[in-house]
Amino acid sequence: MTAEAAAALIPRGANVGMSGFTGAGHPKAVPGALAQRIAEANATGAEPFKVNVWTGASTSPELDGALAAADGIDLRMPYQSDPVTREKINNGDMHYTDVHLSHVAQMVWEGFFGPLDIAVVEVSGVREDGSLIPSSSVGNNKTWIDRADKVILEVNRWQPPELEGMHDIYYGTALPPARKPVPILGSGDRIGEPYFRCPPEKVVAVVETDAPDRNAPFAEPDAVSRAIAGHVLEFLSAEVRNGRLPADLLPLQSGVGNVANAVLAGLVGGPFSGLTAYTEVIQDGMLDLLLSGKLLVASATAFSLSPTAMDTMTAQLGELRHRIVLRPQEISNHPEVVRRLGCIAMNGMIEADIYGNVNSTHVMGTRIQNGIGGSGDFARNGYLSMFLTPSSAKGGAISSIVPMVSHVDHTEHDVDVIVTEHGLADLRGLSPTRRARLLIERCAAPRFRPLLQDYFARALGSGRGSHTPHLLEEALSWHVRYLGEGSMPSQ
Ligand code: 0RQ
Repeated sequence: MTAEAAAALIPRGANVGMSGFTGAGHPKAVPGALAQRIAEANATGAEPFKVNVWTGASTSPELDGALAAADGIDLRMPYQSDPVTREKINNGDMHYTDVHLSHVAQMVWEGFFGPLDIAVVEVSGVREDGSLIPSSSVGNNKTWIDRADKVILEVNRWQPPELEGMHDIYYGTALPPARKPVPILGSGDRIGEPYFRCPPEKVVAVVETDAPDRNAPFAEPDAVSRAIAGHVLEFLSAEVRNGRLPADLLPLQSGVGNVANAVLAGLVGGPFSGLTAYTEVIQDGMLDLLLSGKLLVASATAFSLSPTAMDTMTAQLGELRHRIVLRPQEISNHPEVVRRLGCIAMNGMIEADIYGNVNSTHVMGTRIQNGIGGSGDFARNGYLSMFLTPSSAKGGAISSIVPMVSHVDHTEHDVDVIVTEHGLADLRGLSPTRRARLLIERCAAPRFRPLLQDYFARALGSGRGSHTPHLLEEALSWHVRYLGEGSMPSQ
């Protein structure tokens, strides 16, 4: 049927589970038609028409952007990165629950978010027995199809047919106390089946599409991200020399974005081979690493590729599909597996404080940027937890190293290493005051170092407690004191 007819099946106030993860595999037509229907209904001035939207992770302007612009979302979870949605959330017009990505499926099975009324899931095909060929992301689709009363399918013929067979959908999960070990012992292990099971009687609509994923171009690594990548490679080499990592490292997890991509690009030219990845997303750098032969296999839940990388991958899918496994996000990010494999977690952040607490989600403590995503799944459970960032933001005006983070996503207990373009601070085994000295010296931008040293010295001398010294009034007004009044420190 048409997208409009399918959208008409979604009732006011429904909990809607949509496919989509980092702009891959989201439904392309029904959300826009739903947004149109909502906008028309809301224009009549009757009781507001809103739905609750659950996804894998971020989607696209035609899903998040369109529904947010129509004021059609009451609650959004578990992750977003859309500018219109962000604005609505920060203005108080939309509720948002920011959830560890590995937790979403179990929370929905446990009923924490209420019943799932309807699923809208993009697939790349429907097989004769009714099973579904997943698309370019798996995300929470298995859970949506299992839990929803009704299912709307978008069959997107833009998705390459070679995707068939690449997915590994695990049907062995259960809630405690019936939960069993997830039997993955290596990144490339396949423990499930390549298709979604879906009782045909649940399917209330099938909509055909031919539309691309959000695939956005990546910026070439700049000097800052190349410097960060250089520090990471040097550190990993030293860990191998010191016998703390094997020569082929441990399974890599990498966030998305420019800095993460630069690290992966660095690994292409680096000394390591026989690598594996147990990660969340396959981005351009990961693809290059696979094509270079240095990365043998990559497990993830989604692609996030530029248009050029998408063309390269499609051309080579015949060979690559045996070296890429796409899993549900509860498995790609599973704490048990991440701990067992000993992942090297490398994620971006907004800011870190001098004691190693990390803020990944909030600007100035109150405005959400994106969400915690999978960073917590990997940071807490990985073998090595690294956070990478340029040392300052907004053209150098804001220090990414601060006395006290304005919001904590990753505590000092979950953060091993912090890296900026100026250097790398290995915080393992250090007390808070030793961490502070090292972080300021190695990672802070030179112009902010004296201010941070001054803060630390006065906090230490305040006599208020020397384990994690703070001057709370100053720590909390750090940005306002030094930046908000326009008194930018000189170089
Ligand atoms: O805002 O575009 O308005 O200038 O934050 O920052 O430098 O473009 O960096 O794209 O790598 O994102 C932490 C947000 C970094 C990301 C975060 C402002 C900055 C800019 C974006 P503007 P950049 P990135 C698994 C891992 C959580 C999820 C995660 C993220 C904007 O990495 O969402 O880790 N992580 N998932 O100007 C004020 C600061 C700032 C700041 C940056 N200190 N103060 N603003 N910004 N630092 C993968 C997945 O889950 C998919």
